[in-house]
Amino acid sequence: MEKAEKRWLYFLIVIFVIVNVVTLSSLIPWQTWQIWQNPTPSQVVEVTYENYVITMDAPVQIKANEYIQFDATSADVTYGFGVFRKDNSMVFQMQVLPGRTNTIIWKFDETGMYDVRSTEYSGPKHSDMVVRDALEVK
Ligand SMILES: [Cu+2]
Repeated sequence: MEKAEKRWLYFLIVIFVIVNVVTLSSLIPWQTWQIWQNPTPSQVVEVTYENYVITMDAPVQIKANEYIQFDATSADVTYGFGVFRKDNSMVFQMQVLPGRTNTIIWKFDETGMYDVRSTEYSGPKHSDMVVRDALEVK
């Protein structure tokens, strides 16, 4: 590697580190919480998947602006846990891997009803994997 190439490489590494440190720090106003802050959830919602059926206590009552933990488990194949607004736009999603508890913490800032869908193609019955009005955020 030539000297000019090395200098360019180090420059890019420094830029990479600076951009990551700044955007992950609380210097950015919209970073009100970060992944390593480990917030304590006020509620844990259990979601189970088996044989192309999503089971949960719908509609789950949720308070807006509180940390809610979703624990999703699958008894057979890989599914997706996706939360959708009534206009079908997605709020968030995670994969649901079998044999482990898949956890995500979310804070809803909009009240209303939300649907839950499988967001991972899991087989022929995948498109039926919808729980309408699964979450009610107040
Ligand atoms: Cu699916």
